[in-house]
Amino acid sequence: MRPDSAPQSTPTPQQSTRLADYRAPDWLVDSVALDFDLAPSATRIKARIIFHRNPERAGEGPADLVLDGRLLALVSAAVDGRPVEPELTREGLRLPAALLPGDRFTWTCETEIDPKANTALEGLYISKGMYCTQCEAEGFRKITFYPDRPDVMARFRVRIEADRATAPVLLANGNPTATGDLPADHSGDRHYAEWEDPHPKPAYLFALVAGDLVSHDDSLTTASGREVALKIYVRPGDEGKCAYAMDSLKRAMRWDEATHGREYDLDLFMIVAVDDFNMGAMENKGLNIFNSKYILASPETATDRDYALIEAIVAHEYFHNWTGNRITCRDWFQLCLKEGLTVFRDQQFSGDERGHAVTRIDDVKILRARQFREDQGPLAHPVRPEEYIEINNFYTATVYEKGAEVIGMLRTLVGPEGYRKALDLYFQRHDGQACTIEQFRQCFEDASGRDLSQFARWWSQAGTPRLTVEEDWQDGRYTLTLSQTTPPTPGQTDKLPLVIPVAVGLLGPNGDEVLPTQVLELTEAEQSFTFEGLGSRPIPSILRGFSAPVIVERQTPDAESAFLLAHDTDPFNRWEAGRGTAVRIALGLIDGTGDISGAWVEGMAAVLTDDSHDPAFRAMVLEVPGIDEISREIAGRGGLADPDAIHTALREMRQTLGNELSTHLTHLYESTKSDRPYSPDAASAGPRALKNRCLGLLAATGSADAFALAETQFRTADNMSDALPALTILVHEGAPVADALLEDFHARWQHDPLVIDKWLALQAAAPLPGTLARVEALTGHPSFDWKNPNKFRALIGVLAAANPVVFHRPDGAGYRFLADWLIRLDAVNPQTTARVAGTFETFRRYDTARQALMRAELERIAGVESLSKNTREMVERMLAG
Ligand code: 0A1
Ligand code: ZN
Repeated sequence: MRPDSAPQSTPTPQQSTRLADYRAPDWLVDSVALDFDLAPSATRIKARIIFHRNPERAGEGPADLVLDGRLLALVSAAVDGRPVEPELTREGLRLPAALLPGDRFTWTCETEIDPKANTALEGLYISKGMYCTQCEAEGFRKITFYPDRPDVMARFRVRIEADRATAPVLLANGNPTATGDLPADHSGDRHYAEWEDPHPKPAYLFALVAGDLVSHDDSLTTASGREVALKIYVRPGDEGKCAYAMDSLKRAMRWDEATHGREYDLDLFMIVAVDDFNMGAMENKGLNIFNSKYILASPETATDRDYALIEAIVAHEYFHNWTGNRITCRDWFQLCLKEGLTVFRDQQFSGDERGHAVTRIDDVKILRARQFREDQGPLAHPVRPEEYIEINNFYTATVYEKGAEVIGMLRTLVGPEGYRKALDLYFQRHDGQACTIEQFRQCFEDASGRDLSQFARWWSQAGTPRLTVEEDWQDGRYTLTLSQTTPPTPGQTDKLPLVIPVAVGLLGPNGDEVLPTQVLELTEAEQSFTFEGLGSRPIPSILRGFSAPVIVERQTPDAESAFLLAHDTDPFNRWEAGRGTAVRIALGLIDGTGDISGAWVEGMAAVLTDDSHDPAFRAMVLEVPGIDEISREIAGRGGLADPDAIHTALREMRQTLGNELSTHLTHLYESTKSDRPYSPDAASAGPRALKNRCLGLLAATGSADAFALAETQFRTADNMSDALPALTILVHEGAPVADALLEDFHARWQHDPLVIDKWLALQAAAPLPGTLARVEALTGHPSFDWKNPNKFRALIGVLAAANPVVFHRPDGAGYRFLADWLIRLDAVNPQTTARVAGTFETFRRYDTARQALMRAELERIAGVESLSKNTREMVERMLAG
């Protein structure tokens, strides 16, 4: 029996899956044994799966065996050794209950797949000669027929056979149990390896890797005294770039033991770096697979930001071992159960490692840039969505970043001890299970005694709440009246009040804190909180530490912002005060109602020269907001954004700081330079960030001296954290020397794909008139490979997402360029196409002419008949929302 794969590859109608329709599986799996016979174009997989009837469903009578399968050629199938011919469907196969022997049976089947033709990078594929897998969310069904859903957890045994020459290393989840030689065949020497994973897992955590790899090895003794071997596998030549990832892994392992009492549970933990990967990394049990961008680093090739991301992502994937793998999701609607919680955990880890203030500011910047943006547009959805067509489209900032904020608010409400108690209960109660948000919430209710039913709206209600603040001061009584509203989002017009923890502190007129941080719990649409016994009218510091993912709508007077920037004891709000002023100045410049105030420049000067502050924090305060942030503000206030006008205003602000503070900036630039060898730790990265901020502001004036400073920095740098900002500044400011330096850079790094990504990205982000033509030319450059997701994102993704001036060119050429490439990539890699297509989500923010141009491009994409279900869902949601 060899059905062709054509029926499975024809376009499927848009069919949605709904949370309300969840039904427990009819059949559960005891164990799975998979034999892989690897060959690039014809890999054979023999599966032996023991099924048993789900006791929960047994009362409902006999049930057909329905298995998921995509793009599989079925070679043979049998039940308890007797050949069967299942009905093949578009989505898999069905075996009628009448052909099943009872409540327990062994299913065997052989499938054939073509890893070399798998450009979607989902299932088993080949990256630079290396076999690797990506099974989350629904990739396992491209390997064999299976109930590919997270609530089916099973033990896996894997045997891999491959050519020794091309694939000397054979890896799968769990522990190795056997290796050996096989008789040579026509293609050369063959060998095998066997692996066994003792922990039951859903199929999305399955992983296999085979290739020519070398490992960077280490080990860690767990709190209970077990030795765990740690291995990071990379391609030969990259082994010298794994030290930081390994160090991050060990710190993350110790942190999870110390802060959460969670130990690793196998004797071996492996990471593999691959160059072709749709996302950042994947937490497969015992065998994490990473985009090489988040593993490989050396001082010469990686920036401080790269190092920080490596640390965070290595930790994130490791933390999934408990929050995701041992306790997984019942269904994909519960994705935030593992992702929100794990992001929150990696953020706490980064805060402990790098300082909580700057980590929090960074996290909030990302939340606002990605999640608030999502909430404001047609793709808005709840942290736990209720319906999807393609689940891969829901690995979003809302599920991840807002999901993490929800966990952070829970922790604020029950306190750090209550939080630890609740998590302990969760681990103890649900270890080995596939769970829901309700079960998670129940643990918090049981551990804290609190009713969290209203709080649960954070998971089901989409949109960013707006908080308004009114003050009253009378006879020594100070009253804060807080009100909340959440604007409508697609499919949810009426919103209910949420539980919003608002952390507030009060400052006296001399800058002393008269009321240390208190958490006010806003549960009604409007509520007042009164503070007694104050000698004078206080200055409020509201939403300290950004205690909830809301927008505070308060016209803070400039003098008050300046006061908070100078005196607030909460570093987040100190930064926020500076940011708020900068946004107001930008808005005033754009609509012609305001000017750059001397007070703002003085406030920045004060921060610049205040050595008592952490340099990383000072670098953040001195950053002028970006175009996207101002567009969001304008749209949030009901206006329409013009990226050119915003660009002009922000440029003027940077130039003013550069001109008026040039003496301070030059001095600080010189004094933060260091002759010490590069080290990626936060204490060394902070001064570098400040130094490069100074350089950027100086160069914004277009001064030849500043350009010379940047050129010297570029030419003498012994590390990428100094070289890249210098080059970026020169290119973006249009310095005459820029092209020559770009060429030098390419010549030096042409053999390092990750550095070439930076070279592409910095050119794509240049806010210059010639950028689109340059990017078009780069698409034909030998260093560009559009089928590699990192390269596609570095050039085309960056132009669309990080270069508003060029992307939003009034003639629509930027939009056309993006749409052309999306249509081209969609036929090859739907997942990455759909993600990049999301850049259009903001189209209603802009003037009507631009809106019409963007809409036309979205319609052109939607008109492609063979469009993938991924991209079609995204485009149609954007057009409809
Ligand atoms: N679970 C991973 C993210 C991830 C999701 C989907 C993927 O392929 C479609 C790959 C990775 C994480 O949270 O890191
Ligand atoms: Zn994750």
